[in-house]
Amino acid sequence: MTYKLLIGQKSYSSWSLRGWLCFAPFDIAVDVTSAEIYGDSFAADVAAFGGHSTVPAVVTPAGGLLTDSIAIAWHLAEAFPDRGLLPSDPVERAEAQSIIAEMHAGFGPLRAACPMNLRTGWEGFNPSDAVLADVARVAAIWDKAIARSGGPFLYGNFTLADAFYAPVATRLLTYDLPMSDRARSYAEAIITHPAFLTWRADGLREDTELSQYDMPLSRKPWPAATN
Ligand SMILES: N[C@@H](CCC(=O)N[C@@H](CS)C(=O)NCC(=O)O)C(=O)O
Repeated sequence: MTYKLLIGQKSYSSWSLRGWLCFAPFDIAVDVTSAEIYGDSFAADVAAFGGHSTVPAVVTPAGGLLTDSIAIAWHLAEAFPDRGLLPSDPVERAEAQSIIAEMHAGFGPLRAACPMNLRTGWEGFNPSDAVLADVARVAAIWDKAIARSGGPFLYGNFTLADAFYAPVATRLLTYDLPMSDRARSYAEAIITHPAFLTWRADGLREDTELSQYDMPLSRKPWPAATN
């Protein structure tokens, strides 16, 4: 028996990306199946998997059900204590757990105003004060961790904290939000991580365009890494 993971469309489902990044970068075997968000059978497909209305959902090898990304993260950190899912230093580990929880529970204005779309960048987005406040808090979190670790990821190597901030990293780049050089380098490290590259390439191949994720803005190419 292996883990089973139910996801939505890779180009658009930020919570699914987080869920999958709890497995792939840590070489944890998982069978992935998809349900189409906004598709007619989405609710039925999630229910058939055993889930409860949203993706991601996971069935563990023992048959346990996890219907929320943060539960998936905590379960895997506990099940695979030697794979580096969380930093080993106790202070960094506590901080990582805290910023993961903050991501999971917060940043509503940023998430609502800037839907994740891994198929395009956008020209001329005008962030509200609430979005700018979220961006400033994200930058402060990244800055503190990377100043200490030296990067390229928040705690040096890729951890669950990076899995949770990955969709935000894409938004900062695709909506051209204001960011420091350090934040840009971090966001670029995320979008060039092998697991992210695989996910995005699969999404470009598998997904159809969802008009629900369109913005009243001109499109521009997917951001190229500058370093
Ligand atoms: N708190 C949940 C959020 C999951 C969530 O909202 N997933 C979205 C896809 S990104 C979804 O399933 N939307 C479909 C719906 O709400 O009908 C988690 O962390 O897993």
